[in-house]
Amino acid sequence: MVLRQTGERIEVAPRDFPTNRGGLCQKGWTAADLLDHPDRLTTPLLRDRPGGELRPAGWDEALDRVAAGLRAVRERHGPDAVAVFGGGGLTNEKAYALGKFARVALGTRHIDYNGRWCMSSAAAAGMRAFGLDRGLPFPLADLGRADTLLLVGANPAETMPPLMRHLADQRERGGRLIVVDPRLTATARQADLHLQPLPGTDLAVANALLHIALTEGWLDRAYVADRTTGFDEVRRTVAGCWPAEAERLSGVPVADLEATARALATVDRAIILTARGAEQHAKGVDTVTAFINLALALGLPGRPGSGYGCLTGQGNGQGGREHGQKADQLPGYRRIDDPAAREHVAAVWGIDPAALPGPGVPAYQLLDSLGTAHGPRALLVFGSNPVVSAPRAARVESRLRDLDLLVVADFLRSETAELADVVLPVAQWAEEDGTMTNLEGRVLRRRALREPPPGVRTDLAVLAGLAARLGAPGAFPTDPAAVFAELRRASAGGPADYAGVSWDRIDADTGVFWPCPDEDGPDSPRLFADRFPTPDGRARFRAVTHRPAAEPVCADYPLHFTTGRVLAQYQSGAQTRRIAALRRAAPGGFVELHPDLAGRLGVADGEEVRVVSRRGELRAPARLSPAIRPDTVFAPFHWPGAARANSVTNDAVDPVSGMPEFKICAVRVEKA
Ligand SMILES: Nc1nc2c(c(=O)[nH]1)N[C@H]1C(S)=C(S)[C@@H](COP(=O)(O)OP(=O)(O)OC[C@H]3O[C@@H](n4cnc5c(=O)[nH]c(N)nc54)[C@H](O)[C@@H]3O)O[C@H]1N2
Ligand SMILES: Nc1nc2c(c(=O)[nH]1)N[C@H]1C(S)=C(S)[C@@H](COP(=O)(O)OP(=O)(O)OC[C@H]3O[C@@H](n4cnc5c(=O)[nH]c(N)nc54)[C@H](O)[C@@H]3O)O[C@H]1N2
Ligand SMILES: [Mo]
Repeated sequence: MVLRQTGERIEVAPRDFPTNRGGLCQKGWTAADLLDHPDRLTTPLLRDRPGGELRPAGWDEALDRVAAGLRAVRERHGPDAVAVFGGGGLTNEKAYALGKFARVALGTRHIDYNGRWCMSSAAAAGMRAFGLDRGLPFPLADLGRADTLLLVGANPAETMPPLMRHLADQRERGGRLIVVDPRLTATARQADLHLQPLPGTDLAVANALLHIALTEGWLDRAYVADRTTGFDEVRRTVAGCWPAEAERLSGVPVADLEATARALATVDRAIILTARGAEQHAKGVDTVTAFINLALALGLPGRPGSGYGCLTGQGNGQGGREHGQKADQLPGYRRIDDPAAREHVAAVWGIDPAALPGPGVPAYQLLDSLGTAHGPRALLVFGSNPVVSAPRAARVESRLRDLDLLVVADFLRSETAELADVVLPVAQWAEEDGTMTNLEGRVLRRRALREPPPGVRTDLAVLAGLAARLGAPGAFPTDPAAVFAELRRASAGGPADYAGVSWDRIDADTGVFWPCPDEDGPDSPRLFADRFPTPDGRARFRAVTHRPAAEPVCADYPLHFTTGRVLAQYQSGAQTRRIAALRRAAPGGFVELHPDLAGRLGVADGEEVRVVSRRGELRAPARLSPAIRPDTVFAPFHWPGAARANSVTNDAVDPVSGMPEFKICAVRVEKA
């Protein structure tokens, strides 16, 4: 998008660009409303004693207080007693600086971020199969060229409206769209075929699709022989995955499974995409793996207009997972337990590799340990609002209250900032330069239009101020261009190699696709054409089997609960709940349930209901809709307080990715 300053007002307008093709969603149009919003924080806030009120303070006092608090915790309990929580909305520069700050200035292994809630299952499955995790290994415009497009657990009509133009293109060219979602969403309404499974059964569906493809003889034998390993075990496993069994588990009729398998396997170009509906499960990695197995067996990855991809969520969801705010990661998507990676990055940072901490733990494990005997006692939060967005949020909230020191950098008093001992007011997107990497792996510029208001500092300046007070080794520049130059060097030679990406090059072209090791060499819009970035150049099949949700339904909790998003609100809602136009469009939480279920419960449309799980409950008006399965209820997670969906959700996590099971748990519904 582009920004215009008209007198006092800043206006947002769409820009014609290959990704969004001149489209912008309502949240983009209204984003400038927050820049001069009355709720905007323009002075640091301090709490003098537990239970006291936050009061305004100067920057020196606030940063001195944070530094002293961090030092005290570190001296008493060691460096791992301090933790950092980041966000996928931060620019590449900020994500990089945050990871460096944690490892170098704090010396802690404990850093993780909200991308763990978001991309981690698809990322882990992609790494395992392809040796690389880039959401889409091809430009988004490829969607328009697919003969068949399978969307699993994605509702882009509400979550990525500009993407719908590519889907419209696809269908104008005669392509078929198939959507897998327990709800008949705005996206599913546009589909040629809608599969409506029980939540948590996508893995069974995927294995049945592969079973059908093999039975029908649709395997791409040459591709499997030349470009992959591990197929035999997958073949043996899916031989037992009968479509009738998948129908029994998921409720998707065998005939629809057959039609889907045929539509994918008997065309020239097919694309399979997953999003949070399939991924936010305690078996999310294996579910994505099952869809990757299907794509590999059909020979899709690496062929133009074909392949597997994952729809990345946040503004910098892709770049945010490459530069070291993940517990096990160093910049350039390097692993922190790889000696060569440690040596390279330590040299860029000017420290001894032995001084770099080892891997930390995934987000939920981290938050759940805060303030306990074995967990960190101080936490710095940059770009997330876990009081609303974390699974089993009441428990996370009480862990945050148990900390000796909670510091939140934000431009608003989010629900998490309300609990903080120190709140640091930071700049917004229109007030600082930087880069973001979109879902295609395309590195883009984000340009400053104006100075931050008086009293506000950038995240980079906050980190620099703290690093100086802590006497940290190495440099913490506040100029994003200097940070990006360092990031390029730190990423050089890594999987996400930005060495050849310069701001000038981004400006001269429509962004630059990583990996791009050389300033004069090509970038990489399409990956996997001839080889996969694995040691032997082949993609890896891996046999996976369906398993039930972590929490099965029972007599006391007989219904399936799932969560997600609505068009006019964003994430924890900290930003969008403050915008009048969006509040009008989506004023509050609700519980979507089928009229038959509502009839059995004696609940009328608009009547307040309670959704109760073993962990807690939410209260919100019922919204009756025949679009949802009668055995499942849905609530969006954008609201705090009584309507908070995450009071109910399950904190079971995927053993590989650490992804929580946001998309299914067992509940009962009652009139309030
Ligand atoms: N308006 C809006 N747009 C957003 C965001 C926002 O908060 N608001 N957030 C951004 C971010 S960070 C992200 S990650 C993306 C997320 O984008 P999406 O993944 O599209 O969003 P969700 O609504 O979380 O989930 C998609 C669908 O999964 C379905 N679902 C639930 N359980 C299951 C299941 O077990 N299997 C299957 N197949 N489907 C299931 C839900 O019914 C829902 O329609 O959106 C981005 N865009
Ligand atoms: N039940 C359920 N829960 C979910 C999900 C779900 O589908 N169901 N989805 C999960 C997913 S995919 C995601 S991504 C998370 C997102 O949930 P959160 O991590 O809570 O994300 P946001 O609401 O975007 O919070 C960002 C906060 O940081 C602030 N902020 C924005 N930009 C900056 C910046 O540049 N610097 C600083 N310092 N602060 C900034 C904002 O004002 C806001 O308070 O929620 C997860 N939670
Ligand atoms: Mo996300």
